[in-house]
Amino acid sequence: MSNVVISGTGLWTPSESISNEELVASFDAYADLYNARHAEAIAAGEMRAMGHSNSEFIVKASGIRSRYVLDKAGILDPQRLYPRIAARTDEELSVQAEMGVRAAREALAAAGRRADEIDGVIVACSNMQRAYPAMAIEVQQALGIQGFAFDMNVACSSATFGIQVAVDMLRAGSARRLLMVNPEICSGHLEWRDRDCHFIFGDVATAVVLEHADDVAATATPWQVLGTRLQTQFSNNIRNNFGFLNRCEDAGRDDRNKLFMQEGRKVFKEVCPMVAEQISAHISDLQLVPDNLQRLWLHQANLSMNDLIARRVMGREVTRDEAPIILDRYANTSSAGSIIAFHLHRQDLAKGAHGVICSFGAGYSVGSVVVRKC
Ligand code: CO8
Repeated sequence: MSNVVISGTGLWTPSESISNEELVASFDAYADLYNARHAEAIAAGEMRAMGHSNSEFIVKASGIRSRYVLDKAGILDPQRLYPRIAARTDEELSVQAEMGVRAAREALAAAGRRADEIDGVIVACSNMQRAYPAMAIEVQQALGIQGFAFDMNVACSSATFGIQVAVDMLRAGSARRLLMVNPEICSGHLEWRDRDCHFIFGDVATAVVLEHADDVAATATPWQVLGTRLQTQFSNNIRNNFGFLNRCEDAGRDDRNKLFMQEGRKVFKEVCPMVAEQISAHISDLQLVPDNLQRLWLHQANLSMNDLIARRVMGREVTRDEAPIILDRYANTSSAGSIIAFHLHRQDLAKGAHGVICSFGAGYSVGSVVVRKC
C-alpha cells in the first residue's frame, strides 16, 4: 500500500480575542438586565433569576482563558450576546470559505505546492455555512483548483475523519493530492446567554495537504500517516437540533435546542475512556508502544480531559511538551483543535518521531491518526 503523508498545514486565527474577564463582565451585565426585566416574575417565583458567571470557575472547569472570535463587539454587547456577521451576496465568497482559503494558502505554501497541483478539496467541520453549494467548492474555485470538492461534518471529529477519507482516496488512486480544510465558526451556534457553555468555543480555520510520500516537494517536511482509525457511538449528550426541517415544525424555530447543547459531565465521563482505549488499541495494532509516542495532539475541549486521556494512554503523568495545550488561548475550536496543536507543536521533533492526532466529540465520534516524521 502506498505511503501517504501530511506535507503541510495551515492556520488562520481571527484578529479579535475575548478574555474570560471580558466575557464574564458582559454576561453578568446581560444577566442583570434580564433579572431587572423579569423582576416581578422572579419575585413571584414564576421565573428563575440568572446567576452570574465566573472567570475562576471557567479556568478551573475547562482550562480556557480566552478565545478568538470573528466579531467581538456583538458577542460582548449585553443587549445581544451573539456575533454580528453580515450576510454576503451570492456573488461574494462566504465568510467560512474565506477563512478556509486563508488557512489553505498557508498549508499549500508549507507543502511547497501550487493550487493547480491539488486534485480535490474536502471541507470538514461542525458548523456549515449552508447546505449547498458546498463551501468546499467555493474554496476550490477561489484557489483555482481543478477536480472535485465536497463538505463533510462529523462535529469535533470532522478533521480526523476528513484525513482518513483523504488518505483512503489517495491510496485508492482517486486523487494524487488533496486539501482538507476546517473553517470553524463556533461562535455562530453557541448560546452566549447560557453560563454553562458561554465560555467553551472560539473561531478559527485550519488546513492540511495530503499526498503520496514519493512525490513531496523538496521544501516540505512530511509526516507519514501510519494509520487512521474512526469510531462512532450514538449519544444525545452533545446535540444541536438546528436543521432544514425547522421551518416545517409548527413551533420552536428559536428554541434553545436549535443551538449547541451538552451534558458536559456525562461527555467527560463517557468520552475519555473511549478515546484512551482507541488510541491504545490503535498504536498497539501498528506495533507501537506508548513510549514510542513523542507527542499527543489531542482535541482541545477541556484541559482535565486531555490530561486524563494522555495519562491513560502513556500509563504515567505526561509533560505539557508531550501533550500540548492550545485551548487556553483558542478555547474549543471543534474539529480544528487537534490540527492547531499539530500545526504549532511539531517543528521541534526529530526525524522518526511518532505522534497521534486525535479528536473526539459529538456523535459520539473519535478519530485517531498515527503519524511519523519522515
Ligand atoms: N460560572 C459560574 N458557575 C457556573 C458556570 C459559570 N460560567 N457554568 C456552570 N456553573 C455552575 C453550574 O451551574 C453548576 O452549579 P450547580 O452545581 O449548583 O448546579 C456548577 O457550576 C458545575 O457545573 P458543571 O457540572 O456543568 O461543571 P463541570 O465541572 O462539568 O464543567 C464543562 C463544565 C467545562 C463543560 C465540562 O463538563 C466539560 O468540558 N466537559 C466535556 C465537554 C466536551 O468535551 N464536549 C465536547 C463538545 S464539542 C463537540 O463535539 C460538538 C462541537 C460542535 C460545535 C458547536 C459550536 C457551537
